[in-house]
Amino acid sequence: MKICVLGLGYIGLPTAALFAAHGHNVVGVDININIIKSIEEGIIPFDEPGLPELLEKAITSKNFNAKTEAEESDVFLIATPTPLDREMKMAELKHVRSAAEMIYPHLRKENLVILESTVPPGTCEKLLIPILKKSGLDAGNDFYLAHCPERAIPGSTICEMVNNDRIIGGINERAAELAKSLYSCFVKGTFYLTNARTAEFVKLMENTFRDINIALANEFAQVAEESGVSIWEAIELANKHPRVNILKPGPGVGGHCIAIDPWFLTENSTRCRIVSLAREINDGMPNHVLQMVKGMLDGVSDPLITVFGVAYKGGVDDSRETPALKFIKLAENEGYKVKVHDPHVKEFEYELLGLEEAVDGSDCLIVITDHPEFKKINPERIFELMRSRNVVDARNILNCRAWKGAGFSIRVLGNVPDYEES
Ligand code: SAJ
Repeated sequence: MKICVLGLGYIGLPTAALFAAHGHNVVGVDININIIKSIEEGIIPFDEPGLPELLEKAITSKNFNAKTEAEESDVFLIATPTPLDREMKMAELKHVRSAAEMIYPHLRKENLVILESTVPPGTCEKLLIPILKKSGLDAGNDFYLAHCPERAIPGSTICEMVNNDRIIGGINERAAELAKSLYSCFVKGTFYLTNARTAEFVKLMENTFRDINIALANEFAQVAEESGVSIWEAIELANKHPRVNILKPGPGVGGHCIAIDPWFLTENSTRCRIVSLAREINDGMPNHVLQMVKGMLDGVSDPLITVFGVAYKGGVDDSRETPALKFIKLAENEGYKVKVHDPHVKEFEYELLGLEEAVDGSDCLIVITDHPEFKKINPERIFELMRSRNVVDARNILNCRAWKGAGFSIRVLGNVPDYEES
């Protein structure tokens, strides 16, 4: 089968590589020539375990070619980004639209078009079909369309693409069956077939469910601080209940999906309340962390602080929608000088410094990202470099005893100020 994958980012590239590694003839299309060049040289523009090996296998088998233009194929798969229009709080669908515009001149009878990008409910019917019909072909009779939302978590993308169950939403039964049979070359999970609009809705519900549950954990953390309780101990105990599974509080929710997708639900509704409230709670967490820092630095003149981690979560190099950015901007508005250290992220709006340079002269370290490297930092090694020895751990990953023992004052998000000392 010849498959044209449009959009070679975090989802499109691994999907293209998986199809190619399983014997399909794949043309990967991206409008960014630099991405094409780098892929041709075997360089992947982001970190993802297992992807370099998979791509190499795809390239050496001659089943994968990267290009800037779509061409005639049996299948067209759209995996272009759907960012948030921040002002409107709605999905920006221009990349999906232009992918469809690129496809329709090449569309032939019996072709299958798959949309993987996350979109508001109704997008396949209302936006894609009218563009694809410009080919002169009839949707559902001449060509087929299905929404097959990705469910892979960054950091474990390949494994999850292979093993997770998949929702396949066809514009009719045949469209869903064709998509299922295509994906079954590498997907080991179970397929659940439905219509396109339901699949669009299900994807948004999944990420909104997670966002709301993180918001609940974040609200619990703030109440715990007021109540003189450690949220971490309380969550551990509550989760011993067979039907309770509270997530982890933190400095906010980032990434290209969970911080964005709930708005794709609200844009289509007049009834969303808890969904927007959860967004508001999670977006308020960088400010909560800043208040903790302010509490520690009261009286320090010309404070200099060091942010540990600007990736949106531990172990990845992706800083999209990171809560670190809002934290830094709020801290600057407060008059703090800010230095930034992240062992994974390569490019960021602020200069990224090595560990020692970042802590040199600092008055407070703030752990924003739960990178495993931060757990291994020896507090005694950086003690001498700092001006005042304060730490705010917004992820609860540091060994408080060790940091206290080395002479630091430490506060952990969701704990009462003196809890760490006990
Ligand atoms: N976070 C917390 N507390 C937690 C869990 C996460 O604060 O207990 C934060 C993380 O630090 C991060 C953000 O939430 O800033 C999102 O991270 P994540 O690991 O929850 O999710 P993503 O964005 O990496 O991937 C999600 C996944 N969706 C769900 O788990 C429902 C993934 O399966 C999706 O494929 C992906 O979104 C996507 O592309 O839609």
